[in-house]
Amino acid sequence: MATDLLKSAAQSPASKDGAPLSASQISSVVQEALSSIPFIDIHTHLFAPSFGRLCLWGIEELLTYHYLEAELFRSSRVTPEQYWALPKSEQADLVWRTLFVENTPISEATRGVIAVLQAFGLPTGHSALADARAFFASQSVESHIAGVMQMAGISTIVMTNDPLDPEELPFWQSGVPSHDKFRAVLRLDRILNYWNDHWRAVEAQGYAVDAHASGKSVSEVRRFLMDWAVRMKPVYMACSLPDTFEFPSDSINGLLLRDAVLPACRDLNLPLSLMIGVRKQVNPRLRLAGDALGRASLRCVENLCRDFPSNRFLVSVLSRENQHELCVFARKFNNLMPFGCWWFVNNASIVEEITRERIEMLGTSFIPQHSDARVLEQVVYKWAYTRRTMAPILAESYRLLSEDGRPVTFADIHRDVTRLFRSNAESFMDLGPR
Ligand code: RAT
Ligand code: ZN
Repeated sequence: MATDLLKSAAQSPASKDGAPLSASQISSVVQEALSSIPFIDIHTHLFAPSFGRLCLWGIEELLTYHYLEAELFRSSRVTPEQYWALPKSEQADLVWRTLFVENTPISEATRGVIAVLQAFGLPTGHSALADARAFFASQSVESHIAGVMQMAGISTIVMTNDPLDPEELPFWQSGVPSHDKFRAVLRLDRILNYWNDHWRAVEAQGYAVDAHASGKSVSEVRRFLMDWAVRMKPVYMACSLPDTFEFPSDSINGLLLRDAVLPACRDLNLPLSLMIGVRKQVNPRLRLAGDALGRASLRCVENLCRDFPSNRFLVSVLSRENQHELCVFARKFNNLMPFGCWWFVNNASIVEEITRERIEMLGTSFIPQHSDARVLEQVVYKWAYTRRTMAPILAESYRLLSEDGRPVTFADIHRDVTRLFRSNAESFMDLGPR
């Protein structure tokens, strides 16, 4: 596992007493800080075990991750319809055979599965699937979660929780217990993006709303959010948005955002996370794997940050072309926190580019990464990859700084890594004890 590589590389003694570090010490202290400071994973699709079947883990789930399904259809003649008709274990067999046996798993997502197998000391060759199945079948979920989080070097997993998801709702309604490692997020996509399809579900929960979001609807949505915040204790509210998103706007989405979501966030002192640039279902046959991206206009971010200074915005953008603009807006508005390299830009080459750009423009005042994991063990490879990409970038920044005349110390590096991967999140969100 990359974290172990980092640990073993971090052996050379380095002073903790504030003495300037030499170039070779800088890189070992960076690696040591990255591997010893536990990170906060601020956006995942993982669930605590009390959410039952929504809590995904194990090899079948790893192999049927939608990032891999998208790759399967490029290398197999199976049609999506034939694939969806298979039981999960046969889907996993097919993905394994196609992407790991008949082809070499060199894509980021396939390599991630190999890294997970290796991290657990499992075989990684063509016939590895049977051993992996036996291994995961013998795990018990709570201790497995603790072990996985330890391996990934993360202390907190932030979930994505949708109060209108018919699969998730019953768990909340029956009073799901809180978990010390998992925190909730109130996700708003169904309300903000698909009001037409979901207002009846809001109504069914006892709120006086209508199809046009007229009359009392807006104040009722605000009441809905306040009630759900009490139930979920979210650390932020969140919405993914299309590349065409504009704000302000007279649409239902603009109205609900301005008059229900933003005031509720202010009342609750919660940030709003906006993930901008998705083009949903460009190929619906691929289901979850059928979304793509588009370049957005970030005027919406500018308008929100300027016109709502008492709100805080966590923003991630999906298009590579929007990343630089996001940094510029973050320099203008301190209520804007850029976070993560999301989905299609979460590939080492692009992560590297985005992270260098952010450091150059924002220093340590951003949150470099989230995992977006949907299957528990993915945090092992995704965070190992983040550390691996981050180490040379940070080391290079410190090397340049010492060359330019400012000595760098052990304490500097530890403070910065803590800020990037923990305290920016802690101070931007309500991450204190519940
Ligand atoms: O990365 C993903 O898994 C996507 O399918 C999305 O869920 C995205 O991350 C999102 O949160 O909308
Ligand atoms: Zn996500």
